[in-house]
Order: sequence, then structure tokens, then C-alpha cells
Amino acid sequence: MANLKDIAENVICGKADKNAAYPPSRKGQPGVLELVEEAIKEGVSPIEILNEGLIAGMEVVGKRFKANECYVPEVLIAARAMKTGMVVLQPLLVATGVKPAGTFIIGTVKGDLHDIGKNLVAMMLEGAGFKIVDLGIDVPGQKFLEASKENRGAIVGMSALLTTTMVGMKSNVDLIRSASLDFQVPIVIGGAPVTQEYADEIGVDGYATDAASAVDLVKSLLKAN
Ligand code: B1M
Repeated sequence: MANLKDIAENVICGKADKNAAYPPSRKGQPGVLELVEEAIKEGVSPIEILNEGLIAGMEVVGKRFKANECYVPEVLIAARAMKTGMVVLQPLLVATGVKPAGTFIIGTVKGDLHDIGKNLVAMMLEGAGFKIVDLGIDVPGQKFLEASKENRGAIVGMSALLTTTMVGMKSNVDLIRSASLDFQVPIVIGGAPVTQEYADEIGVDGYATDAASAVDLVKSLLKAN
């Protein structure tokens, strides 16, 4: 009998599938992929597998990351395991008409090529059930605006790692705010040089210090809008 707690446990420890070498203590044992497949075969609903298996696991990882009980590599490994399960689950979720928690557009701002933190934020939000529109790195303001128009109701996230590129966030925000869209575009920012003070100064809706806090922030903005 498929156990959703086992799926969550395997996400937490990063065991993607039975051939995965990590973690060595689970060598040869089924991973997220096999457990998700088993649950599907047994008729467990895709949404239950998503919420009580994959998302529940990523939530634990997020809390541990926030509390410095685990670090970037563990989060990336857990996110990879979660994605392995999503490959089989995604088409079923689409077929059953399950809607994502919301849409999150994310990119690293123009002139900036750093993407490790941005990817982490994207993965954690995907783990929390969001549809991710990843614009990549070196993203000009116009691209954030176009993506907002194409994804009505989405929250926009901008990442910057350089003090020189962080300042470009202001013109991106001004561009989106002056576009006279007939709907609100909540904007959140983050990245090593970014501060709450800077976020207040450029008038965005939120700032998060790390990927787990970004999930809490985006969820709270979704509730407020
Ligand atoms: Co560069 N780099 N780098 N770099 N790099 C830094 C940022 C730097 C602090 C190193 C240093 O000098 N000590 C420095 C910036 C100095 C400054 O501006 N004050 C620097 C520099 C100067 C440069 C170059 C200019 C170097 C050169 O070529 N002379 C150059 C710039 C290239 C460019 O972007 N145009 C450059 C290049 C590179 C590499 C390509 C070699 C590589 C990037 C590889 C990649 O990303 N694919 C690289 C790296 C790896 C770093 C360091 C070492 C690590 C960054 C990182 O990935 N951290 C970095 C020094 C450091 O931070 N120790 C450095 C791990 C990551 C998980 O953390 O990105 O902070 P972080 O993300 C966190 C939070 O900030 C937050 O959540 C994440 C997870 O908790 N967060 C968000 C991030 N985005 C968010 C968005 C949100 C919310 C939260 O909402 C939307």
C-alpha cells in the first residue's frame, strides 16, 4: 500500500529514484519516482500525492533550510527528487484540471548572470505548488512586463546578486507600474545585496532574505490579493 509519508521522506532525504546513489544509506531502495508510480497505480488521487507527498516533503526542507538545519546542496537534491516525481504527476494533474496555487514569474535582472539563488527560490515555490515562469538570467525590464501581461494575476520575482545590477530593479518596477495594466502585479525582490530598506525605497510588495522566506512571502501576497 502506497504511503504518502514515504514519498515525503524520500523528498526530504533526496532519494529521486531507485538507481539514485544518494543517499548511500538508501541504496537500491525505491525513491520518489517508484513511490509516486505505486501510489498512482493504487488509485491515490494525484492532488493527494502532490500535497501530502511532494509538497509536504519540500515544506519540511524549507523549514530546515530556514533554521540552518540544512544547506543549499540538500535543498537542491530534495528539489531534484521532487521534480522526478512531478514528471509522472504533472500530466495527471493537468488532466484532472488541478489548478496551481498561483503563478510566479522569476528572473535575474539585466546584466546579472547569477542564478543559483534564483533557481532555489523557483524550486521551493514549485515545491509549494506554484506554476513557475522562469525568465532566466540577464532579464531586461521589458521581459518582466511582457511576462506579467501574458500571465495575468501572477506575482513577479526579481533576483540580483550584484550591487551594480540591483539598482536596475527600480527601473523594472517603474516600467511595470507605469504600464497602466488593468490588474495588480505584486512584485517581490531578493538576492544577497538586496535589503528591506531598498525594497521599501523602490516600492515593491515584498522582500525575502532566502528561498524558504520567499515561499511564505508569496503565499501571504496571494492571500492578500
Ligand atoms: Co559572482 N559575485 N560574480 N559569480 N558570486 C558574488 C555575488 C560576489 C559577492 C563575490 C565577491 O566578490 N565576494 C560579487 C558581488 C560583489 C557586489 O556586487 N557587491 C560577485 C562578482 C563581483 C562577480 C563578477 C563581477 C566577477 C567578475 O567577473 N569579476 C561576475 C559577474 C557576472 C555577472 O553576473 N555579470 C561574477 C560571476 C560569478 C560566476 C558566474 C562565476 C558565479 C555564478 C554562477 C551561477 O550563478 N550560475 C558566481 C558566484 C557563484 C558567486 C558567489 C560566490 C555565490 C553566489 C551564490 O550562488 N550563492 C557570490 C559570493 C557569495 O555570495 N558568497 C558571488 C548561493 C545562493 C544560494 O545564494 O544567490 O544569495 P544567493 O540566493 C539566496 C538569497 O539571496 C535569496 O534566496 C537564495 C537562497 O536562500 N534570493 C532571493 C536570491 N534571489 C532571490 C529572489 C527573491 C527572494 C530571495 O525573490 C524574487
